[in-house]
Amino acid sequence: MVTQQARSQRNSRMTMKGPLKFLLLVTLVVIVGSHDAVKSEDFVDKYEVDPKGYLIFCLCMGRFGNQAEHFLGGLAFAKAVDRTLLLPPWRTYKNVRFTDWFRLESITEYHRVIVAEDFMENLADQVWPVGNRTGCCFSYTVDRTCDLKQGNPFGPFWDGLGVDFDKTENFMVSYSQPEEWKQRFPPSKYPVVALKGAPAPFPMRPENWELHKYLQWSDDIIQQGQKYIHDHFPGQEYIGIHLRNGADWENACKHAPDQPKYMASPQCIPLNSGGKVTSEMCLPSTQEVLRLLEKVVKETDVKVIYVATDKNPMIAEIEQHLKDYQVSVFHQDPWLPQLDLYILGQSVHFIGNCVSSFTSFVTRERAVSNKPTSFWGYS
Ligand code: GFB
Repeated sequence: MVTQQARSQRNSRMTMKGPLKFLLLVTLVVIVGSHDAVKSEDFVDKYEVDPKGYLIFCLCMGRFGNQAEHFLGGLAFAKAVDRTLLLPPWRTYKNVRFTDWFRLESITEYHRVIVAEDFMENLADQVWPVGNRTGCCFSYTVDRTCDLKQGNPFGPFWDGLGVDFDKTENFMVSYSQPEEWKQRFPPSKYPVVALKGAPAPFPMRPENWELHKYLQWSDDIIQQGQKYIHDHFPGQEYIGIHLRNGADWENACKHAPDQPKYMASPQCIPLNSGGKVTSEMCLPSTQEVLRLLEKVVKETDVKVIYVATDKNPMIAEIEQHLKDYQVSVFHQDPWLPQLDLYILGQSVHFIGNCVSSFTSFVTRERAVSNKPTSFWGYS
């Protein structure tokens, strides 16, 4: 709230004249100048050519949760090979500009980046002219064909950026050898390295989880998510739950039991820990969902539950089972899955699916801000 006193102080500042104004201007120039000097090491202006080169890759595997894990691994790789990362569009049925969902500024705190579409518009002619565009595929078989645009989403991804490749190359240097990789791709010969897929494994390396703190929602997503919260349970604490139970998931979970690692499971079963995925973790029974949810309701005394799901929100079962606790249950089918992610991230306690990378996005976001998360079927 702006107080009367603050308002009059602000007004008096606005009416400064003569020498005082000049002094303020000089001070501002000095501050801006020294700020540039501080950040110049790790910050290349958006439209200035980076002599260390650029990296771009397609987020061509899986849906959003998979893509986010690949993105963070690729971001770490761009830093390791010291190239500016062209922030790839996310893939749905179309290319979605990176900054539609996430803030550019927070990523630049970690590494040099440019939105891929901005690069294509402002720098590509100079740095990566048509006729000189090489695409690269990681492959152990040298004579294997390398076609970056074959199939969906590969073709539409590059078409959306207006890129055709004049030449393709295979390479065999692993992404875990950044120094060797740098020798294979000197910036003088490869000003832009365009990769068929992300230079990172799925699930992502646990050591990169903390990079999630640089992935912050755009103002637009925050506004839409907050509007739902404000319209439905303003100012109230809530428990967020993720129920992944669509047909594709039922199928995928048939292969889950007894695996030491299955899809995003390292988020709750550390690698090489001896732990194994169970079917209750992957596709929890109704009984398990109600058991754990009741436990968390009892422990937190929270009266609002927000359900995100790709199929069955189990509202009737939850309301019936928790009728003595006077809870209200909310669910929407948002036009963007990212709105569910945002709202789950804001909850006071989150229960997710250990095998799902949709959950792992929320898990990481909460871990970097010390918010509690539990998993179905996990004790
Ligand atoms: O995000 P994602 O890679 O997670 O893919 P998994 C699941 C997609 O399903 C999400 C939708 O990106 C959403 O589009 N979805 C899932 C949801 N849960 C919710 C939800 O609670 N709310 C909303 N609004 N949408 C992998 C896939 O999924 O599952 C793989 O990436 C494969 O391609 C595998 O299909 C079986 O890791 O859960």
